[in-house]
Amino acid sequence: MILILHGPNLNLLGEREPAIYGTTTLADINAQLTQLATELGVTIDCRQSNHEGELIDWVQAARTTTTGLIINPGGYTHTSVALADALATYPHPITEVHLSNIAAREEFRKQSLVSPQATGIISGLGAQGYLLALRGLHNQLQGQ
Ligand code: CA2
Repeated sequence: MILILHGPNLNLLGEREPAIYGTTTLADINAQLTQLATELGVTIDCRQSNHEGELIDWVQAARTTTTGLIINPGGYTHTSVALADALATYPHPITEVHLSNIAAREEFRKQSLVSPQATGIISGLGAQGYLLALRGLHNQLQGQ
């Protein structure tokens, strides 16, 4: 089981700021991920939360129920020591995904507190970044 976590405000995808985040909705992304997971023969669980504590609870619970984690922490990428601490306790590969290229945006987005805990990072490839992340994580888990 691979857990896919979408952080705060990502429920608004496709509705606002299409120039930055694209026109694909979160439901579209999850549907594409589910289709790819079927092709790859893996099970996924896609969740979104606007709440830091809820994301942390899910990461903690996933330590024993999943084998890999894909996370777009949204704005918590840049602010949440608590989420980074929870990810540091996760014993399996983590892929950090961003729709936009956070290195090419405002100064405050250039630092990710999550990246040091991630096995890999995909940033700036839009919605397809999630599909690449799932393929990459699956390959990584198979190679273990
Ligand atoms: O590029 C990304 O995926 C981000 O993680 C998205 C976060 C942002 O805070 C990070 O710096 C980079 C924001 C997600 C907000 O998504 C929206 C979607 C539609 C309309 C408004 C916000």
